[in-house]
Amino acid sequence: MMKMKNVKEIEAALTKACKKEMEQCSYEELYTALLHIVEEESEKKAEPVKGRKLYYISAEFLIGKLLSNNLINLGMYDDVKACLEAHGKSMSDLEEVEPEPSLGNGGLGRLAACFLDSLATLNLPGDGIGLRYHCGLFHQNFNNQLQNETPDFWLGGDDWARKTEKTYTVSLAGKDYTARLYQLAVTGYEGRTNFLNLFDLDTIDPSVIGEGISFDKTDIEKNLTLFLYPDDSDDAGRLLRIYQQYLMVSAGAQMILEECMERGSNLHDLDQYAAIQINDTHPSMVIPELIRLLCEKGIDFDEATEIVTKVCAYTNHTILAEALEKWPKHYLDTVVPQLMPIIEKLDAIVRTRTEDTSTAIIDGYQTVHMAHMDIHFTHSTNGVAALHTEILKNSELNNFYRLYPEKFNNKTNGITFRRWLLKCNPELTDLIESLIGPGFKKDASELEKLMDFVNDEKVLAKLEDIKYDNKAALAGWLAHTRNVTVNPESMFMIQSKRLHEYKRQQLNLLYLIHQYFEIKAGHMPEKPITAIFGAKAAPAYTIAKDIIHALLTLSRVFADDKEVSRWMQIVFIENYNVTAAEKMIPACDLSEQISLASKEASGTGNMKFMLNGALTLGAMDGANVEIAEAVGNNNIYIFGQSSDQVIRRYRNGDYCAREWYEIDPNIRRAIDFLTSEEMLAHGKQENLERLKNELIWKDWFQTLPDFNAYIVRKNQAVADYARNPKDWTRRTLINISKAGFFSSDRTIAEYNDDIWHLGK
Ligand code: 26Q
Repeated sequence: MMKMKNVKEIEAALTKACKKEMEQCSYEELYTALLHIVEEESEKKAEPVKGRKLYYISAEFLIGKLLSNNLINLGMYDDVKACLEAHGKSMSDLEEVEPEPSLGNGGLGRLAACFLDSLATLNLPGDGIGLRYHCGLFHQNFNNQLQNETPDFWLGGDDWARKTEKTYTVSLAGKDYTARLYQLAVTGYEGRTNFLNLFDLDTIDPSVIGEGISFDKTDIEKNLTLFLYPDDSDDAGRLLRIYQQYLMVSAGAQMILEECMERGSNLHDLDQYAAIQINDTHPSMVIPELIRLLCEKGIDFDEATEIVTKVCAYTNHTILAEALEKWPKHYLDTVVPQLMPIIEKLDAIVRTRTEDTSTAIIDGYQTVHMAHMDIHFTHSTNGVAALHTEILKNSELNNFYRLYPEKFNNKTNGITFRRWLLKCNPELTDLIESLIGPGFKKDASELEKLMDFVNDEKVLAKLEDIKYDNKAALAGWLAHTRNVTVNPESMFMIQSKRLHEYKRQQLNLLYLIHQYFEIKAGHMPEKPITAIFGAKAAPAYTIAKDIIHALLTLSRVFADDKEVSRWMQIVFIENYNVTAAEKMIPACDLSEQISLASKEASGTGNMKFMLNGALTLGAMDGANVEIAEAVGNNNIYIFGQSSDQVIRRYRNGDYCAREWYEIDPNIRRAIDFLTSEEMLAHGKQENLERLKNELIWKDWFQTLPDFNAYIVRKNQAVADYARNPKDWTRRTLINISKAGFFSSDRTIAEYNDDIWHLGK
């Protein structure tokens, strides 16, 4: 088949596939037909590989819906849309039919998906390796202002992952299992097609699922790839996590060696054929597994270790100690006894390299530190934003940095502009294209040309209209899917990301309570405010769920109060996911990036909001630092302690929340309100009291020291927005022009230049 260019050809293909006129087709039928047409077109762009090929191994790929994106990348979107419209069908109704594959928790998984898009767009050979979870991240629903979780079955109809005949045997706890390969085509924007390789067992059985998302954790054969693990603190499923990880890396490693040998590698020269990027520590067992496989094929241990070190590189995504994976050795003894002799040998090698036992792989408590193995036995360790990398080098991983300064490097994260601009904000895309031409779609640095228009009244007026349209569209979508009414004339401030104390949704909560008191005292905000949240909490993360409860309860208090509801509304959007993000981000005025400085490795939502014309309210944390540098201090709202101050406070251990609570009447008033009569009329005492006590007695992420600075800065933003909308819009245009650096095309080009050196 030729590349389908025009409406007529598409119409003919659809009619043929559905065996009836388009008017008679259901959206489900049209969706399935288009899926197959797109797959066929993508397949044509798969190319043989020369030189090094990348394997990006990750437990998560938060790919989101694919139809529209694939159509955009294939250059077919406009024609398909026109064809549908000619027959009384709409693209957005069609999009609703597609289930979202939520095969990730948050930033790390979404980053992996953006990277695959950029690799294919830059025509670089790079595949993903992961797991085909039958249920993605749980579905969140609210009941009595509390989060409930239900399974997210995304498979069932037609989906994008093709079953293949390729299988690999994987030994788990001494028993053999058959991992089957599924492949999903990833087509770049005017670029090549790569693949996302997902492994699964044929024997998975959803009948082991019980109440909510609970399931029988004992029967590996039936449950191994049933669920994506929500990032949680629950101990019960930890063993199963190791099973999942090993299935992924063992099948992945076998596939890599097979492919490279087919392409002519004698395995001694594996580094000429393969580069492996380890996405956080979840795939770290690929290191001993590859060594094991190479030894099996007759290569001696020392050489195998050297080869693997040359092939593999590691990315660190977090400095939160509790998220750094370490496993009791007896877990690994049980699940992967074949790896333990190798891990022990690696540990012995480390002990010859340094006397510093803090970098050991197996510590004195018989705990295995995955990140330590990664740093010793890969050639590159990178952080994901400049500040994050500096913190890794100077504090968190300083012992390693002193051993291997040459291994450490920074790769500031990025986002794919195809999904986060072209797809989610077509109006803005068109405006930009009319001003500077289409070059920015593949070379994001061209956005800088928009600086020529920052004083152009006509352009600013158009930009303002687009923002309004996107807010109205979000309002329409909320009414349609969530039965919520919002006012697009108000200022939209959005905080959407995983619910975590370090991200400080509770700081936003305290601000809203403070504003409530202000209104009660007759001090109205200069503009009506809509505070929008989207966030899932890990099912076992009690305080995170209490924060959701408090926000939902406060939302009821506001709604019930005639005086307050004229000025402030809180909307907590149920089941935040990629699809919701695509609606929310283009509609945002103020982007809330308020993590405690030093704790957010990078953030990528911050980049998406900026690109779509929101101003950032943020702490000097993660990539916010680089955003501030790019746009200048007048075009961003920075507040709060610096990362140095925070790190010092932790080091001295001298932070006492209780003192702040006692000294500052505004803080006390806001916190006390959590268990007020008004709140208890809608909320549960147990949850609200627990949160209140947490804030007074612990507040591990230092909300209270930043409370006043946050209020002042945020109210400054509201005043600027209300008093000088033209200037606000001018500053959003500066943000858009300076967003080019945050394209994942730039990030991937840097990985390629410094770490991968892929063939073309
Ligand atoms: C670990 C052990 C046991 C169970 C679960 C986990 C686990 C699962 C997921 C630990 C961490 C994650 C996800 C981390 C993550 O998403 N990190 C984010 O990565 C983004 C991309 O680099 C950054 O932008 C964010 O700052 C970072 O928080």
